[in-house]
Amino acid sequence: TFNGNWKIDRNDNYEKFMEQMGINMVKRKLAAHDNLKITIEQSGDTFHVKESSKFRTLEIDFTLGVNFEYSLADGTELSGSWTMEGDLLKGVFTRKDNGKKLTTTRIVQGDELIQSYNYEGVDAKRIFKRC
Ligand code: MYR
Repeated sequence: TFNGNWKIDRNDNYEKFMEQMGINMVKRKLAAHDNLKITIEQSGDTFHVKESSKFRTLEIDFTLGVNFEYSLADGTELSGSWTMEGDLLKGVFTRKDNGKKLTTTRIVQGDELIQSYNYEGVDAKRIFKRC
């Protein structure tokens, strides 16, 4: 289950990923240490996610398979949806500014939540622990 409170433990290739996203160096350095925490509350097909970091706090509601809008901390707007395949949450989002695709997955493995990202050929991971 995804339910619970998660805090970022470590990143894998996240700076390269952000660079591919076009995020400048200063913002990349800050974002690499954003102290991201997420709280996930799933009930059936609907999710409530609280996100908090050095940059902002926000709450997101979505339903599996239903499109919604999401803005990154730098203002980049995405639109897309999550679906569930077995134990894997799969997100497909499109950047509104350039039409390019950002795909992401979430899976719980042991005591960790692993979120993977792909954008234009660059993969990254952010790994969370329960808190
Ligand atoms: C949520 O479930 O937490 C809300 C929807 C998340 C949408 C996809 C997130 C992609 C985040 C990419 C971060 C990239 C920073 C350059």
